[in-house]
Amino acid sequence: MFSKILIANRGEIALRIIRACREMGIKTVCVYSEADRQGPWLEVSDEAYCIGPAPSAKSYLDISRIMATAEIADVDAIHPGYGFLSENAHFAEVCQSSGIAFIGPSPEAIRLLGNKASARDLAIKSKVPLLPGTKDLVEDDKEAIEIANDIGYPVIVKAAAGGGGRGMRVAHNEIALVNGYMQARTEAATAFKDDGVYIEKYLERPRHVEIQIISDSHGNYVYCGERDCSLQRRHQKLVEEAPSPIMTPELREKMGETAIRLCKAANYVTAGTAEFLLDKNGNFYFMEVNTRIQVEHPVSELVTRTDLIRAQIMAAAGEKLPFTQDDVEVRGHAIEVRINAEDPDNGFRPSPGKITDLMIPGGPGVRWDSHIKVGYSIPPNYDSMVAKLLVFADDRPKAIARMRRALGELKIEGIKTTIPLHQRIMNDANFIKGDVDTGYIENVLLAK
Ligand code: MV4
Repeated sequence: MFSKILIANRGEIALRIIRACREMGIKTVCVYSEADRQGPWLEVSDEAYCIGPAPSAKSYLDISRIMATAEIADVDAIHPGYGFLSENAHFAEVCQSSGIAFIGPSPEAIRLLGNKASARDLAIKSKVPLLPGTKDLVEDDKEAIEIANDIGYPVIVKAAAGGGGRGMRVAHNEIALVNGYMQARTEAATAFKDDGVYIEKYLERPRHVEIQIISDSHGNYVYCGERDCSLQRRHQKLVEEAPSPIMTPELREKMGETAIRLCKAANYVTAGTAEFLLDKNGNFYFMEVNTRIQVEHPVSELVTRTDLIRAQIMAAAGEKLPFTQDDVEVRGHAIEVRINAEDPDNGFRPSPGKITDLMIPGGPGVRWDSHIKVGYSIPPNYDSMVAKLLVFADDRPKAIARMRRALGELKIEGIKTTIPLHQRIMNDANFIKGDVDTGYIENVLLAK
């Protein structure tokens, strides 16, 4: 097992990784930017080194500064967390050639699954269900029109190098398609330096259901149930839960086995997530694989009683997973709300600043994953998520009641947060019925 791990991240996920390491008897090294000098997670790390100024490009994304620190601190492995360098194949390669384990997939697996077109290709070969669409990249608008006529409108144009909703255009007719095709290409060229796009049938108002998988280098693959992440705003998830309100044991097994088939075909070793769209008739369609540990992983940890960060570290160290598929049973219900330093009354404008008072909820079935404390100033330079509040209970109604109770206890003063929006969601009749889709927040809740 590793004796020391460098954490190439910040905030709550840095703290989450420190917690796993400490329980495993592994020393931690944090790297931080000048904006994060007061970061509370640094106080619980064994070592911490400032590696550069506030902009991520000069600190959390600066591979040479991170590797220099890894050498000086003499670490065995690097955990990238989520965001930043977590899905950077080049970084995984640099780690490999420096003899430092990257706690994540191989560079090859990141490249293969990170490109949506090659992931789609692999899905076809692995008999993973997809929405009708192109097998290859679409070269011009004439070809785009032919494909759309073939599969029928509406269609969606997606950037091959994109993901998480970036570089997509929906078209309900030929004129919109020609425009959307060019826009998607231009946007992709700017954002990803890769203007490759492909076309799919557009599914209206689906649910977003993702399967958590984890594997080791001994060929063991386990799926840890699903998460329903349908409640989003502009591709930013707000609430995640497990199980999905519309899941059945049969469908879970089918989706889980599908996710594993795809990950096996990519020789994927570590934690990962296969994203699917699910329609009202229980049909599911593969979207993409997220080749990292995700923000919402604790939802799966709660319903499967696993520790995914520990499992990830064990797999990276060449050990066997601490559980098998037979050990992993989905029980109870978990809900996570993302608390962002944003003002929901002002277009979700970021609201950084000093925390002047804080009451953290607790009691039965409550989990608080956050790095904030009184006196700490949220810097304006990074993602606005300041906390994840999770609840766990026997069933969904009890979990919702528990979340309402926990949100009632929670007090964060000094900054604006998404807490009032979460209180609204937990009292929303459609959410309570489990009757929401990916358009619900923007089309219904915020339009009310
Ligand atoms: C789609 C879709 C409908 N049809 N693809 C957005 C993120 C990316 N992972 C895939 N996305 C979508 N792809 C087809 N063929 C609708 C979305 C989508 C969406 C998906 C999940 C969660 C929220 C969403 C919000 C808008 C659109």
